Amino acid sequence: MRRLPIFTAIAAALTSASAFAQEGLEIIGKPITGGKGFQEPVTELMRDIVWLDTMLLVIITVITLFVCALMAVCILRYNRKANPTPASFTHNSPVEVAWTVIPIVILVFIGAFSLPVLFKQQEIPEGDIHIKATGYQWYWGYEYTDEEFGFESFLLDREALEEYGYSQDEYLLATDTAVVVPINKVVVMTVTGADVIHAWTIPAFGVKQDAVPGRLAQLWFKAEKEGIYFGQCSELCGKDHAYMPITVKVVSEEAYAEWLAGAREEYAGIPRERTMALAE
Ligand SMILES: [Cu+2]
Repeated sequence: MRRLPIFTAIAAALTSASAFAQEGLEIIGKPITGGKGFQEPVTELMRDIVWLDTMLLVIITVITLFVCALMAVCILRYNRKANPTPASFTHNSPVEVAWTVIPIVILVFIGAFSLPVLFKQQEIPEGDIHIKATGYQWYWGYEYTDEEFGFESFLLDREALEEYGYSQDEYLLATDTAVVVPINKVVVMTVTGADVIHAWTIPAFGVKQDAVPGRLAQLWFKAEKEGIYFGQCSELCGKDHAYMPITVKVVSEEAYAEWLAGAREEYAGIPRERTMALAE
């Protein structure tokens, strides 16, 4: 009887290996050393965010240069030496109108571009695949609600990374199980928290949503490139907040169908905690 747990563990490892659908997938969505910008965008939402960010950077740069130039003029032309008798007026209506109207125009201009980007994220389209993500202290649980199965996703220890096909670089990013979704399909994700507030995000998808206990929030994405993408819990949630990453694998439709068939059997509606308890 003592051999049973080992046997069960091996069997579980073998079945889960086929369910990983990791073969040949490139790791795309992860932070890189020396990186300054965003991760490579793979959804329309993220491309919009990158475009908005670039546009705002231009506006901010122009405003900053203008303010610096005004300050330089004041410092050089109106210091005590250059201008010993200062003017004594206190009002200048044209200037006051200008510094009120111009910022309003700038803000309305920015709003005209940023609000559509925000609404696109918040207006949830008809989904092809529905997943519920629940934040726990300190791991994520996923339910494929169209399929009625679910599983949990835990951080991989340093020692386990290679076994799962990752390198040491992916420590604190890679998880034992991953959310698997097909390419070019609309995924609608319902996000909630089981204990405290967590937040689910994948930077390359341009999505981030607080997981609040007692509330259901939604986000959506349509990933356009096969690969592995990482995210991390983004709401301080306690001691192990830094140890509950998120892994999403975007695969071809065929690979997804294959994974789904394996996952239906492997997870079959039984939470893994119970499977593990039974194995002990
Ligand atoms: Cu957290």
